[in-house]
Amino acid sequence: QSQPKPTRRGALIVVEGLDRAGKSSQCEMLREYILKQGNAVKYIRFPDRTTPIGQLIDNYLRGSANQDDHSIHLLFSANRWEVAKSIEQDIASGITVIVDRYSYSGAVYSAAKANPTLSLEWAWQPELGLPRPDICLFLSISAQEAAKRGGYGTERYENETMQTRVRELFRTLFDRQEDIAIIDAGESLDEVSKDIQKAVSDCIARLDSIGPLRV
Ligand code: T5A
Ligand code: NA
Repeated sequence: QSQPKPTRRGALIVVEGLDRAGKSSQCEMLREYILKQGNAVKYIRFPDRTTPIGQLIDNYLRGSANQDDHSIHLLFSANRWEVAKSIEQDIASGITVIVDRYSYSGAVYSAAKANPTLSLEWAWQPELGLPRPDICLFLSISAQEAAKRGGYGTERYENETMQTRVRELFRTLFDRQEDIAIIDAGESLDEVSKDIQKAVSDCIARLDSIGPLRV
């Protein structure tokens, strides 16, 4: 008797980076690429401003409401936890999920406030237990290159002091994490997209192959 055909799981792909690194543009190009290869794909972004928690975050980012640093941090995290189960279900059912910002932004932006009781270590704790990405693509761009793409917007965090700290903290966090692919985001849209496709293809090939026994 023939065995039931197992469903190949989807991949969890996170795209991270500084402001104007091109995350949303690249997420859309990656979505089309995965779709063309005949795979099911979903795009989600954090913060998800559509939920009740997301609306609190949106008010905070636009400056119409204030929040304690720790409190807003936990809301950003809760905004991920509220969809954690559905991400897991999608992946198990064979859908590849592309995530525009995730726990890495979560930890880094909060820690960049230099609040003495809000370290990077503290900020990372509420993220523990969320689905672990198969790959995190970090779109790396210099401050000068980012500035060419237009000035800072009006939202909280869109200032030089904050962005400089964020840049440093991403580096600190990535030294401690696995499965990070650093992508040079200063190239043209198409060149960046090619680099991302290569990193994602390698990642998916790894998912399909059995790994070696290690020490
Ligand atoms: N935050 C977020 C937290 O504090 N905690 C958290 O847990 C999370 C999840 C909002 C803020 O919230 C913080 C971080 C943020 O400060 P957001 O809504 O994701 O987060 O931020 P956005 O403002 O939407 O995104 P960005 O400004 O960071 O832009 P993107 O998505 O990186 O860039 P994109 O694709 O929109 O492109 C920007 C511009 O550059 C051009 C595009 O056409 C566009 O005009 N561009 C290029 N130009 C030339 N060459 C290229 N290769 C280009 N790629 C893009
Ligand atoms: Na964006």
